[in-house]
Amino acid sequence: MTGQQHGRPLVMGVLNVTPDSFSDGGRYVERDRAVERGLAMVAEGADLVDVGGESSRPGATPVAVDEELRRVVPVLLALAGRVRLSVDTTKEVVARAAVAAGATLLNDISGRLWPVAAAEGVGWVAMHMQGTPADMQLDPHYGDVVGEVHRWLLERLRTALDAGVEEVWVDQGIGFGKTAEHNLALLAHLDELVEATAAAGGRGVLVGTSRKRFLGAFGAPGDEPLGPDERLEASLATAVWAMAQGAGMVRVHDVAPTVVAAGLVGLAEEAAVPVGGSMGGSR
Ligand code: HH2
Repeated sequence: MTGQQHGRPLVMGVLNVTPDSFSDGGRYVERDRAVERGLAMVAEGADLVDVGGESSRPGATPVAVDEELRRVVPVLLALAGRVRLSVDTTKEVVARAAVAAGATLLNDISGRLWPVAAAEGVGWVAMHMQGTPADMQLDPHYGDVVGEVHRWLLERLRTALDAGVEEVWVDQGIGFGKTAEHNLALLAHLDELVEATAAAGGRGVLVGTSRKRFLGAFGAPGDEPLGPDERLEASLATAVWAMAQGAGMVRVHDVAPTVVAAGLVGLAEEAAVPVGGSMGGSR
């Protein structure tokens, strides 16, 4: 099976139940507001809602297990059955509780939770990060960013498949221990990761550029970079680029416009298939 459903790439909506996330921090800390936002994303066409209780922005303060559970579990319970749910966590206890509350995908920025996914019989996203959120943007450095990140992801993919995880997604981790140049180099070579992931038996590549800091420079009227809420155009442009390169899923804050864009990418891909032929697709 491939990552493509409904004839288009999947759109994962971001729902941060946190006071300090870089874009939507503080907006959905209360359970009811978070659930309302989740349902709005479902109405906008989100294929998955990714619920997170700990910010991973550069320099973010780590959250205790109990607090993270208190934030995410009630929201997952309320949204269960309405949409496919993923949990954005690096903690085993939170991952297991999230699955019990209805999540079927572990979105794991630490790249370590595949044994939990295997034991729970759910999917797993392996994301690459250099360092930790506390220090990752201090001095990101690589000899060959594309080669190093892709090799690491493919190695994790094979390990997870061998451990029995059936649905494995890989993610270059845009902005996680990466400069703007690193991010752009990874996006430029995304098609290579898409192909290698499909060849290795992965479900697909997930890309998360939405509202990230490196996009603030694009479209800014002066020297001052645009703020997170002003990065829609650049977020959409990079999401379309990623989907056109074969990403099977994009993780976004702005669900409605991204769903439209995903539909168009899906149609363009369909139109590219010779009548009676097959894309032999990498997604
Ligand atoms: N980015 C963020 C969080 N989780 N997961 C994956 N797989 N890929 C990403 O690119 C990714 C992610 C950061 O964005 P956000 O959740 O909006 O912010 P914060 O970490 O401050 O809560």
